Amino acid sequence: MNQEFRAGFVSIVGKPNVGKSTLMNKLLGEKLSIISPKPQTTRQQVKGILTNESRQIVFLDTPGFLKARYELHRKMQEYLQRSLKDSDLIIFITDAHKFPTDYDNQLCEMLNKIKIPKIAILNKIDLVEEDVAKEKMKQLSLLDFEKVILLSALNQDKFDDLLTLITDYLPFHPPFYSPDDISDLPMRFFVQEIIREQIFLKYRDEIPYASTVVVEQYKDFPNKVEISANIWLERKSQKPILLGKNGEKIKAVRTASEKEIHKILSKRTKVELWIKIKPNWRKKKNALKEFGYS
Ligand SMILES: Nc1nc2c(ncn2[C@@H]2O[C@H](COP(=O)(O)OP(=O)(O)OP(=O)(O)O)[C@@H](O)[C@H]2O)c(=O)[nH]1
Ligand SMILES: [Mg+2]
Repeated sequence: MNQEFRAGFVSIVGKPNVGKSTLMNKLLGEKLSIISPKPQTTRQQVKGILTNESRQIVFLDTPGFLKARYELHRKMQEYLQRSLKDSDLIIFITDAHKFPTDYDNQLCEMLNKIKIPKIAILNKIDLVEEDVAKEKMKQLSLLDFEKVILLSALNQDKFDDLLTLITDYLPFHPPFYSPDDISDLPMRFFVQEIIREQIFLKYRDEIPYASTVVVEQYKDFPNKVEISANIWLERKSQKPILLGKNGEKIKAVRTASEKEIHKILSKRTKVELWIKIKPNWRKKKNALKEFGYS
């Protein structure tokens, strides 16, 4: 074993919609975490593993920290806290266009209490003028961060400096995962997330938040995959919205999901979607457990 090998965990935290998942995917060079223009897209901890001959970085993409209005939110907070506890480094990410929000201030206050090294990223610099970005960088520099970095996760493709910086914070340790692993999550999880992403992208306010996806069947054949999934809603009245006129909208979710899954697996993909109702599932501990938020 290489004595110089470094391995550790890096949490990516920040307000919903600042670009945490976008950044993690870009760093990994793989689309692991789902992304949408809506806040609260990520609900669980998504682990992304990046290994080369000298280091293994395990990124933890987290749900944005928020006030718990639902039991689901409490669960999301639990995932965030769990990620932080295990980290060797915390990456705080914020939106250059909006920083500093009350949210940023509260989160920074919370992070201050955690004695783990932290770096800050001012993301979406493509949306602000250079002098504004510099001014905000200055403000961030006054806080408890070892380093402040400006970037555009969406438009940038090279992150070598950032990866080198991150690696410096990792302890000397043998790899936690096999070098071939990019996540510890099963394909079922990614299928569920791909379908959920399509729901986030294709519907307006209510449906994305009132729905969750559970993969009931995942049949993997040598040349094709057959998936059956339930989409759970909170109320009967949401069903016609999800279906759309003549079922057109749900069909669009299905075909787009098939396309995305096909991109990953490179085999014929068939997805079946079933709509189910569990009244107020977001508020119920048992339902959350049943739907995989454990
Ligand atoms: N203009 C611009 N948009 C970006 C940038 N990075 C991310 N976005 C967009 O911001 C939106 C939110 O991105 P996500 O990566 O889903 O944000 P998140 O922080 O993971 O959000 P939650 O999972 O909801 O907490 C998406 O529409 C992204 O395309 C950037 O550098 N510039
Ligand atoms: Mg996210």
